[in-house]
Amino acid sequence: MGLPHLALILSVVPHCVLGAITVYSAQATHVGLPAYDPATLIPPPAPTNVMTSIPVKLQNSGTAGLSIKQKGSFIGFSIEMSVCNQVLGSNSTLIQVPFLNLMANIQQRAGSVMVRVGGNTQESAKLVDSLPNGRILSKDLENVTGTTKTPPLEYTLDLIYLMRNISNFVNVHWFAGIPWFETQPFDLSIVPAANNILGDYLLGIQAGNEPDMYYLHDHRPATYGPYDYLGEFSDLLSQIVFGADPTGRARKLLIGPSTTSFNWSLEQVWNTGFVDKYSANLAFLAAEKYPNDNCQARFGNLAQAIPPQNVLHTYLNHTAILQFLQPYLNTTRYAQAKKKPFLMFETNTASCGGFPGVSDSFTAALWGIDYSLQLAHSNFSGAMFHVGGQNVYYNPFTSPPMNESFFHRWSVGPIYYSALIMVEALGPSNNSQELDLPIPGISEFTPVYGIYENGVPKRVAIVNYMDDPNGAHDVDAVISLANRDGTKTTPSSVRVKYLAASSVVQKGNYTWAGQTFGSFFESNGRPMGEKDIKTVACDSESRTCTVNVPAPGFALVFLSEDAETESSGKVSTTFATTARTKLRNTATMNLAALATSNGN
Ligand SMILES: *[C@@H]1O[C@H](CO)[C@@H](O)[C@H](O)[C@H]1NC(C)=O
Ligand SMILES: *[C@@H]1O[C@H](CO)[C@@H](O)[C@H](O)[C@H]1NC(C)=O
Ligand SMILES: *[C@@H]1O[C@H](CO)[C@@H](O)[C@H](O)[C@H]1NC(C)=O
Ligand SMILES: *[C@@H]1O[C@H](CO)[C@@H](O)[C@H](O)[C@H]1NC(C)=O
Ligand SMILES: *[C@@H]1O[C@H](CO)[C@@H](O)[C@H](O)[C@H]1NC(C)=O
Ligand SMILES: *[C@@H]1O[C@H](CO)[C@@H](O)[C@H](O)[C@H]1NC(C)=O
Ligand SMILES: *[C@@H]1O[C@H](CO)[C@@H](O)[C@H](O)[C@H]1NC(C)=O
Ligand SMILES: *[C@@H]1O[C@H](CO)[C@@H](O)[C@H](O)[C@H]1NC(C)=O
Ligand SMILES: *[C@@H]1O[C@H](CO)[C@@H](O)[C@H](O)[C@H]1NC(C)=O
Ligand SMILES: CC(=O)N[C@H]1CO[C@H](CO)[C@@H](O)[C@@H]1O
Repeated sequence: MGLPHLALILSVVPHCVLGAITVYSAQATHVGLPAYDPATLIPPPAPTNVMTSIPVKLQNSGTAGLSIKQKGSFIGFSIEMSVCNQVLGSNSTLIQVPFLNLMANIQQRAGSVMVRVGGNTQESAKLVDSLPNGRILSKDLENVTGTTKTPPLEYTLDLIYLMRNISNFVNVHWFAGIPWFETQPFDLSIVPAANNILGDYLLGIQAGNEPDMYYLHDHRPATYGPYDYLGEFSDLLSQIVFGADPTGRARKLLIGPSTTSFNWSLEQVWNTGFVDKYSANLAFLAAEKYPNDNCQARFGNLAQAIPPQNVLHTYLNHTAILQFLQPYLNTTRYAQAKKKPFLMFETNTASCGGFPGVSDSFTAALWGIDYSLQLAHSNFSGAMFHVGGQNVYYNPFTSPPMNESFFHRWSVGPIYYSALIMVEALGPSNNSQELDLPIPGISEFTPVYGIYENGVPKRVAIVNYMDDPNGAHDVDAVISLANRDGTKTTPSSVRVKYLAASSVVQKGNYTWAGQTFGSFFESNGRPMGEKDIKTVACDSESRTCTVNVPAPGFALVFLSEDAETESSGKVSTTFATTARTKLRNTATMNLAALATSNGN
């Protein structure tokens, strides 16, 4: 989680103290862990004079401006390395079953899931032979370094076996990262470990995490710039040949520069010739960015912290997303020209933990859908939402505290709904193209996207950011399909799935097509309740289908029966703590371990 400029002047407060602080509004102060803070904000007032009947005129061919072809697995998750034992499992034989279920929901619909294990804590991670009490991860609290006082992390090979064992159950593909603080020599132990153990499940290895912030955090001199990074990348390649990568595979899976545009622009990196020079080594190009930060509240001066109520409306605004991503459009064009996929490697609502009442409310679910679709429209090739553990607000999913895992279940956050819905919106073809539809007169509160396959519209995604229980701000999307010559081809009916909640500030209990993951501590990773897909009859006279989207709400409209059944996935593989479910492949996993693995 990128720490912006504030970190330089701040001293760090231990997590346990931070966990007890919540600054905001008129709510009672929550004294538990941030991830389970129940306090809510006040919805922004609904705007006046917005278009509530939105014409969505789609063409069966020749539509301009479609994105590159996107995979159904476009959205993945980035798990802070230091919390992997809470999220993935306590060791290679004690896998967290809710995590498997959450990943299986995505795999069922997209075929696979991308998960990155890393973040700031990868930078000082050391592979050790063993740790006390059979642990796979441990923070070395006596050897704290840097301005952010990040304790070095120690891990054992069993963490990598845990990742590999997860892939035996669910088709998770992984990203790992090389520690970059020390370069003479680099500690390359993660390279053979990830490469050998994960094999084809290893998608890429990050060459440095947010290097443009190294100076800020005292890991490099002020003069450290893109050319220095390039030099270090070259040093890495000369060191990797000494045993770390005997087959030569790992050195073709590297990812860079993973900068945050804090100190260097991406263009400054591209202009060094980085991509041409190391084209054979770069499997992906990447950036990391959050649209805002809550660092004052977390690490700084509480008096200067941004009241979450003041930023709530900025997450209910399509224009803000466009502005946030605009600086990347040159790079996504550049990446296309260089034939490299460009990833938003780590992102979420706000760095330094997110904002209470925003990052953990229905607002974030709507924002997460709009943001994900906009990333696809903008020709990114994927994005990963960060999971930071129990001390943050923005988690897509949070495991219960270890000592409570016997009587508590997981908490599924709004961003997980966004990720799941994004998979259904894009569908499983790996061939979808997104378009933020340029509808004249449309407001910034109701973005509408078309999802195409081979130029033909398949699905329509409509976000309604407005909050008005009286219904006056519900919108009608009036959808029609036509051939290029104008002949209407609107179907007789469409199928619609809704993401629903009573207000933008609601926490938990959102429903997606009638199903929910519940509130805090209520999920085993499987959707609960009956699936409810609406059928909307279209008008045979006007050849239009009118889909109502409540304020607030989201609708995914399937323009054909196929488009819906494909997106919902084929088989429903789930992992129960007692049931023995069918394995993805012929793995030799000790199933007895799963029976007891729901927690510690
Ligand atoms: C994982 O932890 C359990 C419980 O402590 C233990 O029985 C098991 O042997 C461990 N597995 C490995 C591979 O260390
Ligand atoms: C789409 O891509 C994923 C991951 O690369 C793969 O698992 C899946 O089989 C692909 N689906 C199709 C229809 O090709
Ligand atoms: C701190 O780091 C030093 C050098 O790597 C090491 O010798 C020492 O054991 C570490 N301290 C602890 C408590 O692990
Ligand atoms: C776009 O990126 C290229 C490659 O880095 C750079 O040369 C060009 O100046 C950039 N254009 C803009 C408008 O930033
Ligand atoms: C939406 O965001 C844009 C860009 O930040 C801003 O100019 C506009 O005022 C915002 N609208 C509202 C209602 O907050
Ligand atoms: C995405 O890429 C396609 C194909 O190159 C291009 O037509 C489209 O304009 C790009 N979209 C954006 C938002 O840059
Ligand atoms: C679990 O540990 C936390 C932090 O030490 C403590 O506040 C909480 O009461 C514990 N829960 C139980 C059920 O013991
Ligand atoms: C979620 O729904 C359950 C069951 O309907 C209810 O008991 C609980 O209070 C709700 N939680 C919230 C935060 O609305
Ligand atoms: C899981 O990891 C352990 C290593 O601790 C290994 O012995 C076991 O075979 C693995 N299980 C599977 C299914 O790969
Ligand atoms: C490449 C670059 O612009 N680096 C700058 C990073 O920030 C420090 C401190 O402001 C500057 O001295 C560098 O020039």
